[in-house]
Amino acid sequence: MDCTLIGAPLQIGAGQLGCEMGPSALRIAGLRSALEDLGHRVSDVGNLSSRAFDEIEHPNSAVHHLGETVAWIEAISASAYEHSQHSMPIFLGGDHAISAGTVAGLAKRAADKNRPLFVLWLDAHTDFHTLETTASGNLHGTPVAYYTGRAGFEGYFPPLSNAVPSENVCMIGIRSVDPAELKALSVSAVTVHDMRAIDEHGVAVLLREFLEKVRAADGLLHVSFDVDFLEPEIAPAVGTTVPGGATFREAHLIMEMLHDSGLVSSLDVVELNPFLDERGKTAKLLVDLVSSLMGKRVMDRPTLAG
Ligand code: HAR
Ligand code: MN
Ligand code: MN
Ligand code: MN
Repeated sequence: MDCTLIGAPLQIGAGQLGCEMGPSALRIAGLRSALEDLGHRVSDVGNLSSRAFDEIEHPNSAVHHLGETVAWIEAISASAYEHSQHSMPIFLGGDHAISAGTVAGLAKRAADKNRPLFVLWLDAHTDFHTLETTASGNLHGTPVAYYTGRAGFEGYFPPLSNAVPSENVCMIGIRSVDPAELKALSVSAVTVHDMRAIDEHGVAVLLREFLEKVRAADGLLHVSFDVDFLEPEIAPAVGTTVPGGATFREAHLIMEMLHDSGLVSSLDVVELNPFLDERGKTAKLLVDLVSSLMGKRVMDRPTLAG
């Protein structure tokens, strides 16, 4: 497979600084060679940058860094559109606001290819705020509302050429939802599997159902992986840890099933904050998880016996 690594070092969408180092940490942890060892052709186009921007005020005074975020979304969306034509783009975040751009650009590409776009959102959070409902003003809490075309972004975020139908979005790992998000989700067609659903059914059942839907529609599948999807003990390098996350094996199983499905056409790895990591442990785990998604199997791992 031809993969393109694209760094998107955005950090002001989060409440804590540090995600701008995410792309570097993923590179240092060996992402490129891990993919090459699996037989993929990898090109790394380096980090994106944004155009010059003016700050923008919003009636919701909690909203911060709006102008800067909008400038980044434009750049990221254009890059997603470009690099999804002939390759599998892998976006190295950056906070989760980058996904407002990645998904917008991928949705435009999917429309060109006459294929529906589906999104698997692996996250502790639903990121379903609009500019009006966010109380923190942290724009990494808004991308899903934006790319599904909810009202509340007009005149601020770039106009969407193609929204992702909310019934094409499946979230797994959810365990922190604000009241305004809950209210909006209750009248939306987004599939939300919280941690209790994982406890009761297991990730395999939940994911298989979604993959069958993607396959039946001949869809393209974008996977957006937020580090806080994982249990904080195994992945401490994120500013918004929430206890009770996915385990090492649950996360790998999802990646392995995604690989076997052959459906994944693009990936985000977001919210890695290397400033909060423990000797690169989270970055290394993410490289291993991406490797599973790209075809590495447990049985191929070196054993103690060699
Ligand atoms: N819902 C909260 C807010 O809007 C927390 C959002 C946190 N988002 C991320 N990405 N870390 O999922 O502030
Ligand atoms: Mn302001
Ligand atoms: Mn998120
Ligand atoms: Mn999150």
